[in-house]
Amino acid sequence: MHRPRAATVRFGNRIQGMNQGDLSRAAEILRSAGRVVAFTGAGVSAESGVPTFRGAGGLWEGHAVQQVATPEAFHADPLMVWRFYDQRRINLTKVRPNPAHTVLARWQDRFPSYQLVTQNVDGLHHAAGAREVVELHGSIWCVRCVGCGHEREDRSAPLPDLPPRCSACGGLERPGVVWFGEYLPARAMALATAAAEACDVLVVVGTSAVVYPAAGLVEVAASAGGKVIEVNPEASQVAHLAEVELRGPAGVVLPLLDELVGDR
Ligand code: BJW
Ligand code: ZN
Repeated sequence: MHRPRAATVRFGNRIQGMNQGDLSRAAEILRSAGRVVAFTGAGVSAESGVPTFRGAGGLWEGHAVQQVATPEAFHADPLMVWRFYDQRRINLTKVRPNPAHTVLARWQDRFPSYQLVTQNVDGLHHAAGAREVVELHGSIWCVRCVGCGHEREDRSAPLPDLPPRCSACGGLERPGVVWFGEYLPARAMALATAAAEACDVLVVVGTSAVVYPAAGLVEVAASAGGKVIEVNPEASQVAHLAEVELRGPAGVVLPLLDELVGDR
């Protein structure tokens, strides 16, 4: 019996067989694309050692989301919420971008039009050299005053004083991320929606696609005629919209895909 050739890739102690035909099809779609959008989630940083949110070993394990990622939680106990974010900032100082971030940054010079849209707050796309990143859920390196709204970048980890206070008005500062029940930054959402509506291809990388409105971008792209390629070891909530599903870790799949796409 004829069996499709599989690119065998190792991930941790698992071996995954990825269908070579799917990889070639995805590369072909990308080769003829003018406008490409990459839409990423926590999985793109997994191989850098940053925990994802959901599932075994995820960041939400051992934390009720409502206790750390809502404005109500911050209002009730700012110090507890800041300790959670300060620890994540400390952990992030020890990690580096992985080959998936590198490929997604390189694509800015490969396609006539390219937009990188992320739900991640870790800054690893920028660290890999990505110039323009739409950060839908803010940045963990951004700190915002709840009193006067003043925003600043602060990369110190640990922060010298918890909770930090605004130098302008003395008000309490909060992490510059988007919590449940909060609106996404309007400009970021508008840019991402416009890019999704206009794209030829949307490459969805490492997201469970359960959090809205971000996950809705995949539906926006697909219903506007964009082709969706999913890169994820598991099927996400939007896998049914994908023309091609590349089932493997992003740090392995994206370099293989990039090589096949080649210099256009
Ligand atoms: C790999 C891999 C490898 C592993 N390679 N892949 C219906 C419609 C619209 C909204 C809602 C709705 N129902 C409920 C809502 C509200 C809510 C929501 O969506 N809830 C759902 C959970 C049901 N949304 C909101 O509240 C949003 N705001 C909003 O709706 O405003 C309007 C409004 C205002 C006022 C009142 C009511 C409405 C805001 C959402 C903010 C989300 N914030 C967080 C925290 C950010 C700060 C922080 O980091 O602490 O954002 S939650 C968390 O989830 C984080 C992520 O960006 C987001 C998405 O997670 P992601 O990236 O998909 O990670 P995982 O862990 O879920 O998945 C990882 C994936 O990687 C998996 O698939 C793995 O298989 C894969 N993977 N290794 C590739 N090596
Ligand atoms: Zn202030």
